[in-house]
Amino acid sequence: MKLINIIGKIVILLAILSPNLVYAADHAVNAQAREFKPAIVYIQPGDSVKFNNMTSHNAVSYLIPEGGTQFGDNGKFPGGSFTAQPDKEGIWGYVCEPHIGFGMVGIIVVGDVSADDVAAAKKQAIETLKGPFKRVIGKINKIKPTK
Ligand SMILES: [Cu+2]
Repeated sequence: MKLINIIGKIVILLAILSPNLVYAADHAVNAQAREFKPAIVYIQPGDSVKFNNMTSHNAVSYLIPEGGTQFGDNGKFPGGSFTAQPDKEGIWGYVCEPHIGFGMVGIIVVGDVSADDVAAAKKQAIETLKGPFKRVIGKINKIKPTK
């Protein structure tokens, strides 16, 4: 009994001291017409992003922080919804491949980013994205640095 009490107190203490470790948040992005809303989401490491209304859309990451794993299946529709969990801090740019011509792109900012981080992501996008995929750059320009 006493041991259980001690363990319980330790768990509560950990929850208070490190909320991100215990409570990963789930953020929602809705595909509406040919836009992602909101087009830019700010999340913390470990959080996930649930994409809704994805029957005729997809969301594939094309701008990925170094060491990150691409999310979204190229060329495939995920169906009603799917959840992405970006695995590195930094700026992620993704596109709806069928609607890239309409500028259907979005950004996920994981953790805190500085103006220099935003500038570096823009440089990466300019150097690596081709043709209509460069429309991600327009959204990068709207990121608000968080540190
Ligand atoms: Cu779309």
